[in-house]
Amino acid sequence: MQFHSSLTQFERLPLTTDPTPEPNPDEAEIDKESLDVPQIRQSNGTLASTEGVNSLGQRTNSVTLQKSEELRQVMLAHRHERQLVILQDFPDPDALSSAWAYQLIAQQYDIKCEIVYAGTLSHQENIALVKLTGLPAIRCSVAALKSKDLSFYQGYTLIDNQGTTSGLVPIVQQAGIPLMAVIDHHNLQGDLKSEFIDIRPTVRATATIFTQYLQAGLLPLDNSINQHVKCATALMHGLRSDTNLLMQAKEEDFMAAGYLSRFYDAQLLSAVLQANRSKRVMDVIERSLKNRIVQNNFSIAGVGYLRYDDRDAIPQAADFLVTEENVHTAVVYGIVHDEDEELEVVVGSLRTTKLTLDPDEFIKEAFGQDSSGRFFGGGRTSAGGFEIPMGFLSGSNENSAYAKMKWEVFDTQIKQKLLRLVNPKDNPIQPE
Ligand SMILES: [Mn+2]
Repeated sequence: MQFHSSLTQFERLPLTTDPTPEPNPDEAEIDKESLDVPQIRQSNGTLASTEGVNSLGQRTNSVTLQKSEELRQVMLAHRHERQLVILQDFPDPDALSSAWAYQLIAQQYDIKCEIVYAGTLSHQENIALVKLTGLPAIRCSVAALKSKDLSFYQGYTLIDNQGTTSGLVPIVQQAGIPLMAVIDHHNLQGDLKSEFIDIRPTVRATATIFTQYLQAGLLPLDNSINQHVKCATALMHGLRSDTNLLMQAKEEDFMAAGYLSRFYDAQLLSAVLQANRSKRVMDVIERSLKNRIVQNNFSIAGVGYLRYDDRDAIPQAADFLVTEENVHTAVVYGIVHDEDEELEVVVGSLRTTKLTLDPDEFIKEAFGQDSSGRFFGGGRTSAGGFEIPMGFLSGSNENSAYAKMKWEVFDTQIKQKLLRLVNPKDNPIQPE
């Protein structure tokens, strides 16, 4: 097994494109401060020099170098172990591709990672991504994980989430498996005890963070290795889909995309993107269009009951509703029925193009917390989601009058909670 020294590669792969920065008095101030931060020891024992790069690049660079080295050390300490890499229940391309990159990095240390998620890959592009690239993520339901011998695993890692969107996390916690790493770009969701943490809410995609790790030498990509090309393609897809096709990308996301462009397979990516929507997804989008109400540039639509496998139709409907003229924010929600677990949950998605609207704050403010203090949802730049378990009210939908009444109650309550924020001065309950 060969171990790559990440630090010897740093100089060869500068993370900034501008080798001759113009001196700027404001930046010089920041430079002095940040120069004190990156004390990175190279494999030969000397400190890596971070001088000679401009300040924006440098701050990114120094965080990346520091975190890459930390992660390398943690992996070295856990050689030959087995790990679960847990994704959100309904993983997106950013999560899937980042987890794959993590698995490939870990492989070099003989760490065997199983990438698992509890829900489904309901978005047609995610199914295509996994099938076409051979991405090694496995569905593992809550029940299936419970029945596994968990003493087999020495650690678990969270990627593109912090455990709040996965039904698997409470099980591994109960089993006492230690959290080895959290790598994410969502806002901090609470106290986390992990050996390695890299949470950067200012970065638009976890795929960007992983591309930076690769670029810093944690795994040197090689065009002649098919798996590397496919992983780079997956990362490109993840990065693009979390940045609204790069429209919300920032400098470091573009730099990451630039780096991936040397390795990815454009034809493969376009094959992934050509996956078609199923009829049932189209039907949900149609319902969202029919049911939407638009107030104060918010478009709000309840779509009623959905099958578990069609759950991803909700964010897709929100993506579509937010494209309407004069709409800056769309919220779409419905009741998702999980037949296996006999459970129902209200699932909602928010999409916004309004720069001053923080989806994380908005969703937490609108729906608050459950009895154990856990928020019903959260978000990142331009997108968010929520899940409200229906508990005792789940099921009995064969009684159509009950099903209809139940939907109306939830629909009304969700609208009330949202409209309180949309029209802060109005009384949300308006008797007819
Ligand atoms: Mn993401």
